[in-house]
Amino acid sequence: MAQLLLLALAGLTVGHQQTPADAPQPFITKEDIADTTRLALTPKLDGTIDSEEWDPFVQSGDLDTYFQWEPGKMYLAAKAPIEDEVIYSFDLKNNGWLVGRDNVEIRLRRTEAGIQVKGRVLDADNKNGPKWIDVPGISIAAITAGSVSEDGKTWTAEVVLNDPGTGYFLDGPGRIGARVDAIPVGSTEAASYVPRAIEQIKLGYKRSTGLPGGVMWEPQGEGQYVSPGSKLNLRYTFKGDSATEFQRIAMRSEGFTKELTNSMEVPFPKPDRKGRAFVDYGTKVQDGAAEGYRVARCVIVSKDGATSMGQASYRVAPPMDIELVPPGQSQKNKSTLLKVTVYLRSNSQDKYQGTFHMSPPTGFTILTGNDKPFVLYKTQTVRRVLEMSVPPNAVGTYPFDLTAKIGNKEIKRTGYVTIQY
Ligand SMILES: [Ca+2]
Repeated sequence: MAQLLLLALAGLTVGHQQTPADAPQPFITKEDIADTTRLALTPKLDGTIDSEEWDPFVQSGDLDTYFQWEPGKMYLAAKAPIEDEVIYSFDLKNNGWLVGRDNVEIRLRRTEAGIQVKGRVLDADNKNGPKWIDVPGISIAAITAGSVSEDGKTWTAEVVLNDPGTGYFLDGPGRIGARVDAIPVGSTEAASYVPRAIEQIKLGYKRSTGLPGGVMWEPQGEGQYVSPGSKLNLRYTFKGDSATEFQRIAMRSEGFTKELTNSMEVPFPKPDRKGRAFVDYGTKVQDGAAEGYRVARCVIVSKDGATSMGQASYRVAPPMDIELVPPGQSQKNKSTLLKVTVYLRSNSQDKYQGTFHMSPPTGFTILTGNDKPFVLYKTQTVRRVLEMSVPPNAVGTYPFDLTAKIGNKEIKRTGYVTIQY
């Protein structure tokens, strides 16, 4: 009996050992996020963090992280000490880390073969307590680029998270929870029931910083599509008494469209009788601009020298988009036949005629709906339903190559279908 008690006491002593109070605890210490509104912004994956390519997220100690999005995708980048891995935690329904089946962990690790992405979902609905479920599809649908600094002390990762066909990622503006941690590779894994301090963030097309109290800034036309070679128009509306203190406003695009668009500075206009002032950022987006979401910014200088800023996303869009809609839950666990829907969406004022072809992975056969002609009128959408046979043992995430052929031009995309999770 005495022996047992001693053992119990020894156990208690070990249990009470504390880590130093100043060491930040992974997953628990509250984070300082650069801006809780995250803009739609498309990076270029080459292992280099270019100027205005990435939006800073959390910077702490030797860790620099970045996070942005666009509909259906999330973009992550990090610069971290060579011995660390970087772990993003997302509460995709913004309902709490230990709530629901929407808690996704993305682990980025540097390996000799490149950047490794591991995704898993914390199922907090599990009756026996929160349980991790590996989701290999997150890695299958991800695209990565990485580099190591010349002195070998830090590594850099750039990652595109495409939706693996599970509908995890928001397809428009909304709120999610997020945090990011760096921990040494090989650290002891925290138990699944340990809470994580998740900050609420907003995925959006606009944000402002430093505006004087009572001043509203509203861009008109944020999120709009523009083809390379055509014109972009963003109208900024300012409202509020302090707007009379504004003196000048400078407008330009950031990052990859900075040199391909107008940059201008004008006197700030006098507000009208309703206290509103309008400023237009109009520019041609030069041919050759890389497709993706870009950011236009305006910087306003007040009479006292104070500055504030507004930022709005716009999209340098391809002539059309091809979207593979993940099959409904009811279909997934069924037979060896699967119906999928594909949307061809025009982003153009032109009319297109062509054919659509979907190439399935090995073992799948498209039975109906392939290679049919389509006519796509300006800014319209064409729906295609394809039926395919699925190999009987198919489990997991599969890529499908989607091709629209218009004359001798081909537009290609990859879509993902996840079966039987
Ligand atoms: Ca880059």
